[in-house]
Amino acid sequence: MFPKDFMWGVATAAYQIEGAVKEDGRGTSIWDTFVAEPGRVRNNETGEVACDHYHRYREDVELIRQLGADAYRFSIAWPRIQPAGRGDVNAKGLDFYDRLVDELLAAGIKPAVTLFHWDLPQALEDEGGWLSRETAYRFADYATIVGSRLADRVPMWMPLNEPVVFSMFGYATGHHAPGKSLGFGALPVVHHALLGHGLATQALRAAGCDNIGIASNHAPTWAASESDADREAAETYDTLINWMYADPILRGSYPDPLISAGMPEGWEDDMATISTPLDWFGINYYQPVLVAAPGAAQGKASAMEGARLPEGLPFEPLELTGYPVTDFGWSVVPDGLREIVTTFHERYGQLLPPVYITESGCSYHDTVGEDGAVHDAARVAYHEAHLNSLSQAIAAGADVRGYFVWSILDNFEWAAGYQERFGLVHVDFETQTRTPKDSFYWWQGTIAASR
Ligand code: PNW
Repeated sequence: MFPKDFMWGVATAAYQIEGAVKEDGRGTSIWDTFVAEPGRVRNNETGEVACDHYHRYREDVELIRQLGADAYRFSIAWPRIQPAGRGDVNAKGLDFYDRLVDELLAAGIKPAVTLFHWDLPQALEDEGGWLSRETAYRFADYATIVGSRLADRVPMWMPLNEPVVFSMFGYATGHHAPGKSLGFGALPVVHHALLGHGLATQALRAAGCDNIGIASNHAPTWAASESDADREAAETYDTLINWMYADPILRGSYPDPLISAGMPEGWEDDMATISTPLDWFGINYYQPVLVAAPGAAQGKASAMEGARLPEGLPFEPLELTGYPVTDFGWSVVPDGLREIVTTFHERYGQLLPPVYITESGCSYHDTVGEDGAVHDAARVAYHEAHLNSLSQAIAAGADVRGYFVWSILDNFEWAAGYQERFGLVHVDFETQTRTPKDSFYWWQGTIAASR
């Protein structure tokens, strides 16, 4: 069903797995600050130790090798490279990723590097963070540093992970770091993040890096009914979570004059940089979203980690009914993957480069059984159904080159802490014991059979 050279990968992010937050000169990130504020994260958990991957990376690379994956997508912690977000480079931080990359290559695994998976240096946040245009330029400097060191060994790059999540959750709703609830006041963050993406893409290329894309979260947006009000609300929401991010990159324009109006003055001059051509486009897919006109839900929350949305919005996300849900409460809708890939092809046509699914996965509250195994049949069913769905999109003509499972390891699931387990490998956070789940062995067989 998949081409022989289809890329099978697994993904992680620095703050979610590394731990060692004070080691080897790492600076403070906005997530270190955020988790220290009581009430921000479930049970006030933190990423201080997480999977202790900083010390156990060899063991983790060995697991990925056993899985048979072609590629491993991980992120680099900016505060390890530049503790203050600018200026001096921390050699020990760069050395860690150097060792990790060499370990992966020795195991026959392609490193796929994300430069920013949400852990902004706190020093930059103190100067405005992504609300400040400065941050985009500092991000490009950081890209130059990392690119120059790893260009010779890293075959796949992405400056940003999910600008929609860190801009909206971080600066509009405030339930992720840095915890600002600015509503539509967060629009400049979007522009500066996209500008940073374009500048970093250019910086990476100048440093000799090739094969650059983005990992962008996208969701099919469904209207709650055929009524004009619901359809209009869904269209607005679709614009805000999908096209406000993808259009500037792929078409060089914002999707709506109302959005352009909220952007910093002079935004027009940045569109050429933002739309710097990419070699591929990565879609992270989790679930569709159902949207109604305001008031329809009477305070019912969306499925988005209990996001507290500001008052007076022109739409209301509803809980999707009629589908199974994971233990995280997220709906399982495999066909949404086919739908979002197809929608991208129809919307962008020739402007869309080859696509990768840079994340797909589900959280269940897995435990290790008396037999020493983790029987996560629901996760196996999840991935099997999503692969079937993706293969339909490919059969219909979509150019999709790879699929990355979120995640290889159970890890620190941001505001939801350690309860939510997305891994193919169970992690006991007391002992750091890794136990491959049934889904790990299922993937092992599936990858081997695809060769
Ligand atoms: C992604 N939503 O975040 C991130 O890239 C990962 O770091 C994270 O662990 C994973 O998905 C699971 O959450 C998302 O509300 C957070 O739609 C929230 C949403 C989607 C993705």
